[in-house]
Amino acid sequence: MELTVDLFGVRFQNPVLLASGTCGFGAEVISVTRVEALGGLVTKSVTLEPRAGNPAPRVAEFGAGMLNSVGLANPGAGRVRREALPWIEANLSATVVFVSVAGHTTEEYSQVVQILDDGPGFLGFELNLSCPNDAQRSGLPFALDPEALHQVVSGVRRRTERPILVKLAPNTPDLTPVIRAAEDAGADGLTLVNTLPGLIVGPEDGRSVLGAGAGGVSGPALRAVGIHAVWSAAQQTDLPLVGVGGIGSGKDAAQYLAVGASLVQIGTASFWDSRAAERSVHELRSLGAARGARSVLELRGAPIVPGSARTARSEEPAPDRESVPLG
Ligand code: RRO
Repeated sequence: MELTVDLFGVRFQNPVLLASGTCGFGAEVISVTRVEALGGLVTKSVTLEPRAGNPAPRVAEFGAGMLNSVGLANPGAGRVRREALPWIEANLSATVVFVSVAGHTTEEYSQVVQILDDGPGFLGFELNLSCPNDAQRSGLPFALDPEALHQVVSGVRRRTERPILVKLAPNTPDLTPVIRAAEDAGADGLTLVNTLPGLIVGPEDGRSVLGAGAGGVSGPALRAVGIHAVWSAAQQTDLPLVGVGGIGSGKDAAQYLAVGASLVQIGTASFWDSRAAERSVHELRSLGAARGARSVLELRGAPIVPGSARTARSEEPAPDRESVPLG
């Protein structure tokens, strides 16, 4: 089965990317996973100044996933431009790289993009508007505030012609206003979803297990939330969607594709199995072939979900199936 996906003016050799925050800038993972066999990767989020990050422990496992509060640790835009991007150009030319960008203010996003934009080795930006662990930014994350999101995205849009992905947060009852704002401000695609705010405390002392207190939930616990967010977004926009949250296998990836994702990202699963992304590519190929699909694009389609949403996209009667076929 053909795995290639043409999007944003380039060909992805398959739809599986490594998610931001789980693969550094590529150099950190090439000894444990064959990045060049993947569709691509998204770097750790880059801020204007270097950030040391939050106190340890920064991650904790729990039964259904992982909680993290890394606190945006990164070397800052200047060093990324001077060191990471040339390394990426020299070593990862077989795959597609997006640079994730974060900031406390609207202007910080634009400044980071301005510093990186003429750099080598990467296709576009993923604007991280949804970090749950940014203690210095008071109030809502940009991704939960349509006006703030619009300002950030339109500011960046004025400074780059590269593709812009906007990474959204899962903890909103209605994605419509932020999707409209992202579209209107010139986004080229949406990434759904970042981690979900969470807290784990020791049962004996009631103290947070993470050094920073609360954090973001990822892993299997997030999968149904992410699939729902992609499905919901697919009802409302024609922008390409990148699905992320709890994917650890080809079957998981296929669920995201079935509800409308064009690409997927794998994050936390790589911590448990460093080859999870590569394995998922193989599993996706087998799963598609078993279904008789000639291309992975055939796995992408209008979701079949019981209830009102089933016919939201079309007046045609739904096929006689009860759930998304997952192979
Ligand atoms: O660095 C982090 O703590 C972090 C970020 Br920027 C993010 O976007 N999502 C997350 O779960 N952790």
